[in-house]
Amino acid sequence: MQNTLLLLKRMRYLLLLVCFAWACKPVAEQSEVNKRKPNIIILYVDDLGYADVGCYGAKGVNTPHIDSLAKNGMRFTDAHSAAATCTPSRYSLLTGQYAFRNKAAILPGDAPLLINPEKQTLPKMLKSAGYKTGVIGKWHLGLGYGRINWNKKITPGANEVGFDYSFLIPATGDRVPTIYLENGAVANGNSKDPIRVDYNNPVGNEPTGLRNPELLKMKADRQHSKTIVNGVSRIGYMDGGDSARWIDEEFPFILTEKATDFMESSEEEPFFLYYSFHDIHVPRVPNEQFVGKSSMGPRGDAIAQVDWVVGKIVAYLKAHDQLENTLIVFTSDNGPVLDDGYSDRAVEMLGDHNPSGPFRGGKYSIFEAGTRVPTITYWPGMIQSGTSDALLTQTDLLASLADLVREKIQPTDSENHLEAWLGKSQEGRVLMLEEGFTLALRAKNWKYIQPHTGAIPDWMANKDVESGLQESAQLYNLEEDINERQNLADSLPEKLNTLKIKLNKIIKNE
Ligand code: NG6
Ligand code: CA
Repeated sequence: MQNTLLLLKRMRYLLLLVCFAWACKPVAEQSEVNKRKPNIIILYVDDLGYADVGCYGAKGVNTPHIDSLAKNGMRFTDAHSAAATCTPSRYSLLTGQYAFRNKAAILPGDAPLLINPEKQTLPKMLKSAGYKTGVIGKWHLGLGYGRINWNKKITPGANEVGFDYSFLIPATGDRVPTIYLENGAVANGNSKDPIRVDYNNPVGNEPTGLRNPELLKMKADRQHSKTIVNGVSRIGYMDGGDSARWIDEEFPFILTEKATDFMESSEEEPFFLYYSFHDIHVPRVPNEQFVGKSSMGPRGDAIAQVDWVVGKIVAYLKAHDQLENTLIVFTSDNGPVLDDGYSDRAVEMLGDHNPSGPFRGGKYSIFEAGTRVPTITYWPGMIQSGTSDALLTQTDLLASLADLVREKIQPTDSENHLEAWLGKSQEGRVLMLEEGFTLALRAKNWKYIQPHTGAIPDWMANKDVESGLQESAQLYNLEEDINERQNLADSLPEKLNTLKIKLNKIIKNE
């Protein structure tokens, strides 16, 4: 008895010692032990306009899952994609560098990889902070060295710029080849049925939209009227790869399954998931489960489909007890477009829905709606619910997330605005670049648009006045003129000049 008591006393002493040692540990180290770094998910929708979801004023479609992120997280009113089209936006998101520095423009489906594998990237930064990194969905940043042989492993690609796992729509849904690439290799390929792709000349003998319109689910313009796959004519010609061809209507299920597999495989370490939707880009062929879910036809139904995916990802996190430990950034790669080449009745069925909200322009445009996109950050317990007017650009996610995970980065165009992204501060950028077919500079509520002298591509939707491209400079005061109608360039030459000088400094990297 005596002995047992002594032993118990000693054990208590030992326990006290351990507790004391623990209390003396540096705070940083303790939290390291207590908490693993948060998972980070970027839900990147394609061509989703500022007001295309309920919490930003959508009419004709319900988006309960996205609205719930906004209700319980931070909803931004002045957050921007880096550019008004996909490739440059994604380039800046992943590299933290302005796309014009690398002359990034919409890429054909067989273009070489646009990001130099030596370059610092968002996934590489997170990898070195201990993250498992994955990209699932649309890529559109080029692959290999050009003149791609689709029948061999294609490298360099997403994996070489920092993703441990990639499952890709190589370019866009409207471009051949209509196959998935998993870690650089065609998924479900067959060496006896090799894939050939050509953007200029027909390959093989497949039907095309021009020759066989009777085979189409929906008509398309000339540019989108090449090889027909799954009843949809595409940009470019393709032949072979029958077993590997995607079915557009399956995108939400296949991509979400790959995303959950990826999250499941990362249970040991924090993960970074770049979930890059095909929706709501053309061709819009939502699954029958979503047909009629909106009053706006395929474009609205595609928004309902996006919302379903968001619900699935959140439900997965909840079921795996990861919701409180995950930062979700929900946003879009550029503003909205209605008719982008296919007759899917997006214009006719719009009703009183206004995809651009109070802003002017849309996809391809240098006016606000080109880049001002719905943006929500959500992290239960860490992000308060609310609305923020901070001026933000996706170019800054590299530096801001580096701060979050305490990684050092090399200086680039990316600025650290972590506090604003987490809704702890309303201060965002002082100066912010917008890229379209020309450049614009935001300085608080002022906006300068650089004159544009080149030609406007004849295929471009939202062209004419909505592109915002003019041969002379434009200056707007968004505080009084949110719709960019009153060009003050002539009446305020000094203001114009100050902003012009500031933009030129950014261009010259001074
Ligand atoms: C354009 C396509 C358009 C879309 C866009 C890229 C035509 C007429 N238009 O060239 O349909 O694919 O490229 O969109 O071909 S983005 O969102 O990936 O930037
Ligand atoms: Ca896009």
